[in-house]
Amino acid sequence: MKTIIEPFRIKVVEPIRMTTREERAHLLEKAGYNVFLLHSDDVLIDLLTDSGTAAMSAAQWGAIMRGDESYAGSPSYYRFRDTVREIFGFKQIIPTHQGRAAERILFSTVCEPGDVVPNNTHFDTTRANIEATGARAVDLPIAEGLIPSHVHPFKGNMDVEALSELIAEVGPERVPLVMITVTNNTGGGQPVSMANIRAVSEVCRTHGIDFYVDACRFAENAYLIKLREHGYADAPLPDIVHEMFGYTDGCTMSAKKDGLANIGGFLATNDEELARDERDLLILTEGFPTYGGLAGRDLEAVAVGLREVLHEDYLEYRLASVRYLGEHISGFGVPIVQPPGGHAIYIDAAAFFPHLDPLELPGQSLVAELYLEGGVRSVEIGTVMFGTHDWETGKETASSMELVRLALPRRVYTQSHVDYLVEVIHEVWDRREAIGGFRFTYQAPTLRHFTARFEPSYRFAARVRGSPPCGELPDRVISTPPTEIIT
Ligand code: PLI
Repeated sequence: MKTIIEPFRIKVVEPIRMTTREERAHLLEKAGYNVFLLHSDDVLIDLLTDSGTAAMSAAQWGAIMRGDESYAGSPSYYRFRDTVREIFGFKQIIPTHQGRAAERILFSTVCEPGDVVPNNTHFDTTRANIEATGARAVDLPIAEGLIPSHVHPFKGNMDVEALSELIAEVGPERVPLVMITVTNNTGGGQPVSMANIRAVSEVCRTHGIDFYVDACRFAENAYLIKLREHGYADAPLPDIVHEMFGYTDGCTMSAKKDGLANIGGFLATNDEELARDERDLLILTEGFPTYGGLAGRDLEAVAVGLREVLHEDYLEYRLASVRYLGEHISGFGVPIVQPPGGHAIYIDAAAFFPHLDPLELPGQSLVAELYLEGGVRSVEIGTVMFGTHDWETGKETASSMELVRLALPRRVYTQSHVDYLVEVIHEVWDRREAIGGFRFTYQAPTLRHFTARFEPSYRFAARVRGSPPCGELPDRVISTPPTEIIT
């Protein structure tokens, strides 16, 4: 078999500003060791997210020029609506500026305080939007999904038995909807099988509960069904997508992922009455129903992107690049969430640094080291993001997993960028035993990972700055907000 090549040529380029290790050590310290607070032109390879970071095609840029900016009734909306209808099969299409706006409108329309919304694993904005209504967000991943090294083709699946038990426990009237996230981002970018979608839909039908999809990475999930699930190898991608969504009642979508766009999203349903209420809310906070917080040109870019993302050459290359990175680093021993999923490689930082306690923030250490070593920006999905701080006692509680996500922006980096990445990770892996942990010096009461500041333990500090060991780590959180870096 020949090399799977990038199925595009490059017409426009953006320079990457090279930095030295000394510069990066200084920049990292200045950012309080939080890579969210770095300026992006100080980053060589930016794997913070695959959201809104795709390179758009010539066809998308061309469509942008066709964007009609009328306040009401723009033809750009109708092209967008017809594309979404055709691909997903829903009738009512409500554009939003991004995924979380669709979530807010959906959950604030259907949730009451005390309700319960199950998901395979909620993304943080999904959880926050549910909790903002007074409802409870419950994660029901299959057990295999929680063991990073365990190989299973569909680790994103929902535990169907646990779903039935939860519905029996709280009563179907307390469950306004069940949601499934494809692919399961928080659970390692892992796909959900068609069989699982079908089984969850049967449980929902039995109890008269609506079933929604968080559809951000629907195309990657559909292609993984084609590759891994019996009976789908020869099925055309649009048919797989139709079948997936045919079992459901609606979806939320961030077009910043598999819409191949830099902004955009939508909420979709077949329920006309529900859509009317949702549009009323849309007008209040997003905009008129034919633009919903987007410019006409954004609607055009999404409409083209949603078609391009289903090209099999693109998806073959996309999944091959993620697999290439995963196989190379696991080849020299780096523990990753297996098997490689759709949009990212997730390193198991707890297994990478077995000498660090979860409260020494091993994921944060790896994120800092990757930046220091090679200017690579990644994101911690562990105790920094999902651990908790008790403001009465000062006690920190760790997350169940300590992952570091390397999310590959779509159509942005080439194989030599990935080879460089492999070399950077190799360097860090080779000296992993000498790397120490971190502690918080500042954290906000909610979504602390975005603005937190950290202090390195002596092993990290000694290497970066030549400072002497500081010994045992006290539990130290300075709660006064530091001077803002983003102004
Ligand atoms: O960033 P938004 O508001 O367009 O989309 C929110 C969102 C919802 N669901 C899922 C599964 C996501 O992954 C998601 C956003 N993800 C981001 C920003 C990420 O870095 O993964």
